[in-house]
Amino acid sequence: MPTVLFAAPSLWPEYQEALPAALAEAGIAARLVTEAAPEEVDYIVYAPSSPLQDFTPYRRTKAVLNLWAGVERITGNPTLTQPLTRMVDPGLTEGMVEWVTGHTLRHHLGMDRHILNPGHVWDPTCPPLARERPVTILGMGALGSACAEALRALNFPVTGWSRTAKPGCLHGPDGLREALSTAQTLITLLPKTPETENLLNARTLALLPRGAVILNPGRGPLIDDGALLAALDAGQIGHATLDVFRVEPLPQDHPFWSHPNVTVTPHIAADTRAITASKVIAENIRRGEAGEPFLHLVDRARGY
Ligand code: NDP
Ligand code: OXD
Repeated sequence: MPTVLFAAPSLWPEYQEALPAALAEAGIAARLVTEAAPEEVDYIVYAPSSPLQDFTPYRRTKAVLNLWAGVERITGNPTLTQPLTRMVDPGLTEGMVEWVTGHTLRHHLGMDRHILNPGHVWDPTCPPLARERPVTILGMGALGSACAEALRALNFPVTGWSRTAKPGCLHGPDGLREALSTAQTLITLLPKTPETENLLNARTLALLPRGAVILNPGRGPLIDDGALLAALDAGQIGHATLDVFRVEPLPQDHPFWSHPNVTVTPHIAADTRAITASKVIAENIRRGEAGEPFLHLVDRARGY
């Protein structure tokens, strides 16, 4: 019977019923514990906040199963030599689709004009239709492609950009230029890697149509903060809705808090949901026990 160490104590209350239920549903008899001697542990369920940071003694561990989609806080850990999986959770994806479509529609429909209308201005200007408002998504993985599908269902023309070539998606530096050139709304759903850091900088922000709106639920370091503030002040960027930051919580004196054209949301775009995520963890343990390949393996050289 495999020993599964749940190494994210602050999350245990959410998982203490959901994970045993998912393991039972997957037909896995496992010893699920919150503490164990390293030499007994077959699988580690992990979150970046876990106190466990030295994986060296976990020599029999078959996989570290991350509860987060993003892995930048773990890929650089030199003690982690075991296979690492990241979270692709239908519940998390659903949340991201809701955040992205909600904030896209806020800006598309100009909702603020009517919600915040202290002067009671009667401005009957109708917004264009979604079909006239091109959206670009940088990062067409699990989350970006689900958001693209939802936005296309609302008739937004969606251009996607990813690292590798795939059908219907742009890639590479020329692809980026093309993807940015039409983006009235730009959504960044890239992982943080050495290649994606500061991808949005003074040069690339200038490639966007004037007044473009940026939604960043990916990671803070994808955007050069200073370049974004300058582009907002110059009117090149009309609004930025940011969920993720270089430092979290966003420091009180950061200019994003007070900028009139910035909306800060506190890293709440999407959360891993215990019920659905437990099924993903259980399936990977089932695979590990059956000698089958793990789902959502992280390529550490690539960084995601
Ligand atoms: P995936 O790994 O499924 O997708 C990542 C996408 O980014 C892929 O399309 C990949 O390209 C592309 N990509 C990676 N590197 C590059 C690059 N150098 N150039 C161009 N494209 C690149 O990740 P998810 O969709 O599951 O998650 C994306 C990110 O969302 C996470 O890493 C995390 O940072 C963030 N996130 C934020 C949350 C929040 O609450 N704010 C919640 C969950 C996740 P390719 O397809 O070619 O591999
Ligand atoms: C994640 C996140 O990576 O919540 O899962 O940001």
